[in-house]
Amino acid sequence: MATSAQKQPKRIIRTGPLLFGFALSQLRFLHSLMPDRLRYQLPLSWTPHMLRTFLGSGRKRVYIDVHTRLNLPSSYVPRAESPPEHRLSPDEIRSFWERGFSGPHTLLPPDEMGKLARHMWSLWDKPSSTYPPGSYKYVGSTQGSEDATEMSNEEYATKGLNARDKHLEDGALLDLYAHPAIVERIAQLLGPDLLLWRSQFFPKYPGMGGTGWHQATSYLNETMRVATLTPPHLDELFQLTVWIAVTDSTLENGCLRMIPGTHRELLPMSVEEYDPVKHAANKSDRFGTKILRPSDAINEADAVNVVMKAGEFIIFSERVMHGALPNITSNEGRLGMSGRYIVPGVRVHNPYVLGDAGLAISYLRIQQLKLDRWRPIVVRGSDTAHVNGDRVLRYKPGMVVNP
Ligand SMILES: O=C(O)CCC(=O)C(=O)O
Repeated sequence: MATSAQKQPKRIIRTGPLLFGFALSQLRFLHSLMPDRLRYQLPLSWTPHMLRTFLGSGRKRVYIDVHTRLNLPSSYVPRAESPPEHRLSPDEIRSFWERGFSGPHTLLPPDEMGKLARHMWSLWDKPSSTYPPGSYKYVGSTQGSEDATEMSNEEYATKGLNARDKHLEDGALLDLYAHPAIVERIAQLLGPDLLLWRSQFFPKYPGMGGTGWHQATSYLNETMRVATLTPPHLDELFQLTVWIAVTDSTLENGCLRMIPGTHRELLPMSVEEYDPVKHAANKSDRFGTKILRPSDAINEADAVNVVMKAGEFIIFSERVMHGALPNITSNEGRLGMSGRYIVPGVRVHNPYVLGDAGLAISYLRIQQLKLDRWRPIVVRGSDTAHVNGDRVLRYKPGMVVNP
């Protein structure tokens, strides 16, 4: 791909503003007096431990999500009643809490998912009506990719964003995310009332590198200042992801990988801007426009490769250290799609980014992303907490929110 004018990437986090902002963020009594545009620019989600780790390591160790440890429940009883065909066995529930993921389970037989696959690939490409192209700014490097199998940072960011929340635009896709095979299982782990707040397509074309190891809880990595999700208790499980295999997902075409048990604590990472020349040999550590690695060695020998047939899915906590293998095939694209579910007490976004300013996604180098067409959808039970206001919609089969 052609190399165009090059911009020097800015530092991911600047020390001066971080220190000043952190000091202000600790003066909680002042916050209600601050306008939203000041208050939500502060590193409100940083803890003293995160700041000490970052500065004490000479900026090398960064928590890309809020540092927390997960409280395990005192009993593994299911948190919701579900019909027998979707019931997790006591061993499956125990294994989920011990490993941080559950599955693969079956959503559709492979031939039925095969019939939907072409439609799903076309949705990945279709211009988003939720985040219309041109309505936000990409501010990262405009260097071309050099490697024909890899996307440039600009393509990765804009295509990745374009592939977000397509469940609001396509009834068949939303029906899959609201399918009882998925939501009934998630309910047993998370609770009876569930909201779908985000979805994302993840393609891996032939020759593309892997997905770098990463963990998340509250999606601090989006702004690196204020977490996207504000749960009642950070150390409880409040969100789960489902990853659905649209195509077969194999050792060769880039299946997911998980390190069991790593959901117990968030670890610091080393973060660099991805540069196609400098990182040609380690593009498998790529995550968005970044190269991401756990700061301390992790035991990759423990990793579970999650091989799946088309139509299968896995449920996992984003807290698990996870990533994906590279696609080493010459002609077999892999397509996965994630849905992210929360319990009703979790507030998504903050008034500042929901307003005119929009969201700045630091790991994609996107700014001013308007969220006016974004909606959380109740896919089971009801919105008992109402912390996301009137944006919340109730799922109906085939519904299209943003045509
Ligand atoms: O499919 C991939 O390559 C990564 C998916 C992922 O990290 C996620 O769904 O959270």
